[in-house]
Amino acid sequence: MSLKRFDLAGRAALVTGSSRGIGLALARGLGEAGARVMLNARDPAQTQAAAQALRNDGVEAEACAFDVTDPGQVADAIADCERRTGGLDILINNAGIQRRGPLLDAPEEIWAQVLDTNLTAVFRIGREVARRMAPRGKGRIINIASLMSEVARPGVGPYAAAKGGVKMLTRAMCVEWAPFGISVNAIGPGYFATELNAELVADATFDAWIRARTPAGRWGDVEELVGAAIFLASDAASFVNGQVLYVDGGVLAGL
Ligand code: GCO
Repeated sequence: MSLKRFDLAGRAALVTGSSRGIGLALARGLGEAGARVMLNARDPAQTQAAAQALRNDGVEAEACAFDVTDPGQVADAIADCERRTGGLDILINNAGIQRRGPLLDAPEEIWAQVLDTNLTAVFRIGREVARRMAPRGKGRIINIASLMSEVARPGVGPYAAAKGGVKMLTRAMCVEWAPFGISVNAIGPGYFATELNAELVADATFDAWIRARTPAGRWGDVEELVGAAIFLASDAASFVNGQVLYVDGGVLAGL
């Protein structure tokens, strides 16, 4: 079987929130599969440094720093990416934040910040990019959901609500944009040892609980998300649409 169907040569991708963690791993992975990748974070220096690191490893990478929660910056940045790449083929909506705490005490601004970054930005950037993909009759949009798109745990209410929304927004985008040749899917990570989860990894009780709760018995490594992203971004997934592909070591498979 030819692996050409997984080849991303000649494709241009934007990965939001890609100066570190899952986003950086996915940007690197798409680049290693042949794509030209635009990296994004709010901080220009961090974004440039991440792009330079990928270029040092032979990946065609450039920086595109903008705040995903700022409508004006999003509009300008997508126009800029389109100019610089000649047209985006792939968008990975990865940027996200986590603010843990009891819902009873959740401040308005925390709710707003989490929903704005983790859900509204996915809508806003998706819409901006799809407006350009549609006339071209092709495109791949991959939203980063979560196992929290299906289940919650105490202390992450705003995040779970946002990620539940990402699952349904992915389906809404699918049903409206598939006629334009745009495939929209999501990847739902389980528990990965990233900076966002550093305090959980360091908590011996939580660490033991998540290892027992995960059939694979361990935390995921961000590299283990790359294959799912390459697949969904490639011709190999040409008839896959509206799906959430959970990469969770089996957490959602059982009690
Ligand atoms: C938490 C974690 C989770 C995971 C992720 C799994 O506090 O429980 O941050 O939310 O990071 O969402 O997909």
